[in-house]
Amino acid sequence: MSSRNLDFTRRSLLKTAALVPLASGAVGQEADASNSLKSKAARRGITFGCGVSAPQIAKDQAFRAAVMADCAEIVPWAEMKWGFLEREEGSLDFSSADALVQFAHANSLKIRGHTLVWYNNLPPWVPQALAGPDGRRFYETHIRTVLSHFGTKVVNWDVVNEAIEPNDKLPGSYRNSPFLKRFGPDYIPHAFEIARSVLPHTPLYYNDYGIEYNFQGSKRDAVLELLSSLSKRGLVDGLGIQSHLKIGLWFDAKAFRSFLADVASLGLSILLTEFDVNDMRAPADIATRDREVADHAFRYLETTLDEKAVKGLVAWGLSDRYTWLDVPPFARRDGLPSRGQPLDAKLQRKPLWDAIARALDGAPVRPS
Ligand code: 9MR
Repeated sequence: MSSRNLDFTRRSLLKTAALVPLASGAVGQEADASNSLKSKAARRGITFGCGVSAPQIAKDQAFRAAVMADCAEIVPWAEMKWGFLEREEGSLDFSSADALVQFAHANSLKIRGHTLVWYNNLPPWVPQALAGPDGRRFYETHIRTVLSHFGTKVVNWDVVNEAIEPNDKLPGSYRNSPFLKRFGPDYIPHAFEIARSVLPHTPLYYNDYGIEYNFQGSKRDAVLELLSSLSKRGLVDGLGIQSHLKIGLWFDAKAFRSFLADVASLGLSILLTEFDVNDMRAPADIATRDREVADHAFRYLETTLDEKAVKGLVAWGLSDRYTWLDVPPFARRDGLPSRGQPLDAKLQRKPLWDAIARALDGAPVRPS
């Protein structure tokens, strides 16, 4: 994004933050505020939210209203990542992230932090800088600076994202990232140590994908082992399970339920952090596709929300108007737009919205 666009985004967002009323209804939806995903979730002690990007919030009033009608929380898709904050070494630009924080606060929404340490979306200068003599200083400074900047305005953080990748065939199933190459596996606990020291009361999460289906069992085992070693040292508060579901994959509810119980038994919270459903393998027909998406999602949510340690559900985009699922290679081969978010591109509720609502209504109440 050019700096001109960033400026525009920031200005519009600041204006927006001031103007958006507290209780605005989603366009075209009934005004009954209790019939929203956020209220249904809240009645069970769960926080419902969605991933957004700054320009969507700044420029699209109807979308903004839909976010406020259904969500109690937002998560920046990219604006808090290293690659967004510091494209050039030493020139930090927090303006878009700050604008989202301000929008959230002005409208009584929580905002999660995503993410401090990720092998992807790194500024181009970082891999080389990490490998050099000052690598450790760059690493530590990044984590400290970002956390200190947002302080307690952000409710919790994905400290490390996607650090396990069994396909890389390394001991411990660690992903072969620039961090691992430079520091070895210790970069993970070290990031959590720094985060704890900067923000001792902010819950800290390890976040990953690819553990939702049975064929991903070896990744589940490696994630559990990592969590267990971090939690023994008091460094981690929870697991973020991204929950990018996919039609055509077989979801084994019993096996996943027992994985969730294993995580909970470590005393950790669980958040479903990037929920959506890839429908590239579903038929083109919209009614059939929507039903398959809703059924797949319901089975997953019914199982996960049964575990009381699951305290949050974030849709990675609230509507099909804005979704990463239309970006190749994740997009449908027939070129049709995906239908993997709760609202359609016109911000109308879909069977997936109903499935999420039904799963939330059926979830046990969490102890407060
Ligand atoms: O949806 C996000 C997209 O807008 C960003 O361009 C991209 C790179 O920063 O990240 C996407 O979100 C990813 C998330 O941060 C981690 N899990 C996978 C998500 C989809 O790629």
